[in-house]
Amino acid sequence: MTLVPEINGERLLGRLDAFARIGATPAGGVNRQAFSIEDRSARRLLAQLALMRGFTIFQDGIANLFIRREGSDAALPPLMIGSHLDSQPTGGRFDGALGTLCAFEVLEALEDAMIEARRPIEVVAWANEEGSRFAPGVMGSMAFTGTDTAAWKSIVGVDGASLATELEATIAALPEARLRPTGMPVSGYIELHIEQGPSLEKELTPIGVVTAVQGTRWLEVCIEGSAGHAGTTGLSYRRDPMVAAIAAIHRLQTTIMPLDASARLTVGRISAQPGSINAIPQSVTFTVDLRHPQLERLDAIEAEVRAVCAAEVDGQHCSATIRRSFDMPGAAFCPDMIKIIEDAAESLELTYKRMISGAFHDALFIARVAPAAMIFVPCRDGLSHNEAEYVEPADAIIGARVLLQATIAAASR
Ligand code: HGY
Ligand code: MN
Ligand code: MN
Ligand code: MN
Repeated sequence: MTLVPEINGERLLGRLDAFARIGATPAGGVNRQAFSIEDRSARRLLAQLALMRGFTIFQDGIANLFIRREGSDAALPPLMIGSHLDSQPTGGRFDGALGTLCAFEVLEALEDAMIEARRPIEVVAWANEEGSRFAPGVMGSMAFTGTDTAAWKSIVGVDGASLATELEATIAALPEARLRPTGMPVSGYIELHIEQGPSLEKELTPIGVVTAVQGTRWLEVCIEGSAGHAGTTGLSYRRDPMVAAIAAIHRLQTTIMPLDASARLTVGRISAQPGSINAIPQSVTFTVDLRHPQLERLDAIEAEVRAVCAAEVDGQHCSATIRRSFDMPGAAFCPDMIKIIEDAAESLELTYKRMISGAFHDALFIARVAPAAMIFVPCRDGLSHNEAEYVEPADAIIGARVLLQATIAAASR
């Protein structure tokens, strides 16, 4: 008699609570930045849960964590499901963790029902998806799909930490996870994630079937002026990079998004050197996060950012350097995998809608080497990268049930 695998909702919600306690912030979010002590604790907990269930665990040189459940044909490339465990500095408890823990719950449900899939199934927690501590983001899936990581060795995080040192400590913190080369044949990839936008909740639709992800580009703008005394330096003697930065940011924020509803431009971080209250800054550095569904528009907006910065920098007799620290072209997902997710939703008599993701995801890089697609679930007010991020327990469980059905279908192919 074959048991029907079922998501254990109580177990899933309990796991979400347990992981939310790792790096918990007073306001109810999480601070579990990539390769931090908190990130290592979350990886350790997932690894221990996996070993307790008899799964095998691996990690690679960029600290992607893999949890493997064998299938009837061990020689076949695995189906991979998962997401990420690292978070924003003031992140939510569901961004990344929900997808990773729903994937682990799928493995447990198959194990409980003693269902042997044809293919091995691997749950993946991709390393450094967020990129907020160490840019660029999606480092784990980029390395897994062939990006040359040599230049990353010299990366210093926003907190001054060395990526190489933090990465080494993260790998060493999980000796039970056998080290294996980065990258391997994968038969397919499915990632469940919160929408991080308002449409599913607003339209009372429990499932989003993600067909594509828009492009993302990160710039780091450093404006050099001339440090000076706040009290004695008259206007005509000033070369103030802060004035140039503020003027450039204001011009960009009052033209780019108001004139193109599909564009997203965010200045998330700005810092001044020396950062003294009574010294005109020597330099000001700020970040620009650009998003757009069309590549040519992304190129045009980047050109606009460079032109506006040049003009405002000139006006203040300063100079500027602009470095691209991340470039993630958008892409469409695999129609076959999209269909598998739609069939899974239909088998559970769930309404769903096709949609494009405004946020980037590891699935975008994995889609370069395997048929990939994503499942979205609603989140309250579409809020994310915010400690108030929230998912209704019922929505989390529904998402996991769709992931289970889609995994069973994809792993039998
Ligand atoms: O920034 C992003 O799109 C992702 O949520 N890290
Ligand atoms: Mn995420
Ligand atoms: Mn995120
Ligand atoms: Mn993601």
